[in-house]
Amino acid sequence: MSTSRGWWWLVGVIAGAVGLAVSYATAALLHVRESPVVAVAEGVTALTPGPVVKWAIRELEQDDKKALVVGMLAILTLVFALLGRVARRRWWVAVAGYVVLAGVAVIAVLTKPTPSLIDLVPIVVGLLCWIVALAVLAEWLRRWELVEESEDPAVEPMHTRRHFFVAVAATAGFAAFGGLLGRIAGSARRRAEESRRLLRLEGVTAPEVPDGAEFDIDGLSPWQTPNEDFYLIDTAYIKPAIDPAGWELRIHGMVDREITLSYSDLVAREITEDWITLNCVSNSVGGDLIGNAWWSGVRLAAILAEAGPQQGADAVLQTSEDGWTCGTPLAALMEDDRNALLAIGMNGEPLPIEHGFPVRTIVPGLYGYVSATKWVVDMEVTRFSDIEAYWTQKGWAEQGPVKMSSKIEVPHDGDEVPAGEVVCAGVAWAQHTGIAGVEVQVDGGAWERAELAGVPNDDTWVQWRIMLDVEEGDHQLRVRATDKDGEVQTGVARDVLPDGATGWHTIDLSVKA
Ligand SMILES: Nc1nc2c(c(=O)[nH]1)N[C@H]1C(S)=C(S)[C@@H](COP(=O)(O)O)O[C@H]1N2
Ligand SMILES: [Mo]
Repeated sequence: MSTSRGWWWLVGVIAGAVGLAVSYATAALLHVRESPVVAVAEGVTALTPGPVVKWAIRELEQDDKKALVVGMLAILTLVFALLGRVARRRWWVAVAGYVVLAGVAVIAVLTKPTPSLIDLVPIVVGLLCWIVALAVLAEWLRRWELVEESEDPAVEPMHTRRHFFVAVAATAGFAAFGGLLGRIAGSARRRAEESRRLLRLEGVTAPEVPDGAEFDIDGLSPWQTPNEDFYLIDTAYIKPAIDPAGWELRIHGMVDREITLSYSDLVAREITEDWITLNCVSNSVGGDLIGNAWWSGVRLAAILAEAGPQQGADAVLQTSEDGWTCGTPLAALMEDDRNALLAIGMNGEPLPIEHGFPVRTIVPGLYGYVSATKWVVDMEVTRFSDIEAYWTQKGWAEQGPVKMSSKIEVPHDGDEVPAGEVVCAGVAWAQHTGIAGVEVQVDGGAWERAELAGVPNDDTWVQWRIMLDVEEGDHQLRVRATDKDGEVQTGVARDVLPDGATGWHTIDLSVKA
């Protein structure tokens, strides 16, 4: 290929490689679980008819995923080469091709169980790299072409050809560097995931739904929130990837004896397990930022007692590996009758990395932002008057006890149902106090008592249900709870800021004849 023409294929392939490598590196740096290619591969698997997938898995044994990724890379190489070729005359066709490819990746990512916007960053970065790399390489190749076509003997083809190859080498090197960076950045996460998979935690048992805790109603939240459906809230763009072997928790400050715990120290202690419902202060009335899990961990009361808090201390400033902080009332962590835990297990498994692996705090009855530190590494016993935690600095309340609340999940807001008997159901919670009753009201009429499912303790949500007889027309349903202290959930609507929303969850229902 002494003439410039044939090289357009190469330009396409190299530009394509740069985009893929950089998006892979970005995904790894951001600790996004799946790089775009893998997300697309998984999307392909999801869209492929079951029998075909089964056949492929049987034929390829464990290598089905790898084979799919390799096959996709082969097809992509071909597509990139073609895009390079068409870019010679119509660069915008190549750009349109990139946009389509990125669009496929976006769909693949957004159709995953818990999509998040951050997962789209690697795709956008990759798309930009495709376009820039193509523009740069095409520019040098075009100069070479111009020189070749020119009649002027004074211009030297060799010279521009060399420039083009330098550009090719530099771009290819950049792609290789991106790939390498991706591997290195991903390795901490891979190691942490590997350690997590290999952990066998004594005393961490599989959850069993307590008898009578769950109504069998379509659309009602299951009693147990599976780990992959559990809401995620944190400030970490890059989730800390901590190997348990390197984890330590330092307890210091206003204590008689400073304590440093290693992971093996911690798991060797007595493990306490229980159902605890965790929710976020930012959960609006009727919102989804709540989940119920079977937590396994070590009670903080005993550990803090060993450290010996000093007179005047009323707070513990917790810090995570990524530097997030929260202030927790010392009393809540030390109460005999409260399961404040250094949790190592969630629903019978080691904590998922996103939920704080290897160790997080869980305190029944407090919102997450003042208690549930994921990736916790430091606890300073102190005074509230001496500290300002992450969210407190941003205007949220210093103290964050959970507010009693309830929501209607069935029917769904805006549903249309036939007239007659309608099942109405949902959940209510007042962690660490307990729910005594739930009532539902239709169109501002009398409050009717709902039936409550069972609960194993006062730290969880409770399911409720009621049969309503509704006539044709538009109706409004409302729910309120009463806690075991006899307090009735307030109907005063307040926003989540600064210390949690209040008000009755209200939905519209349209009843047809
Ligand atoms: N390290 C760390 N821990 C954190 C947070 C955080 O931003 N960083 N957010 C808190 C908040 S606001 C909530 S509601 C819970 C959410 O826990 P989850 O993501 O496991 O559901 O974690 C808490 N722990
Ligand atoms: Mo939160």
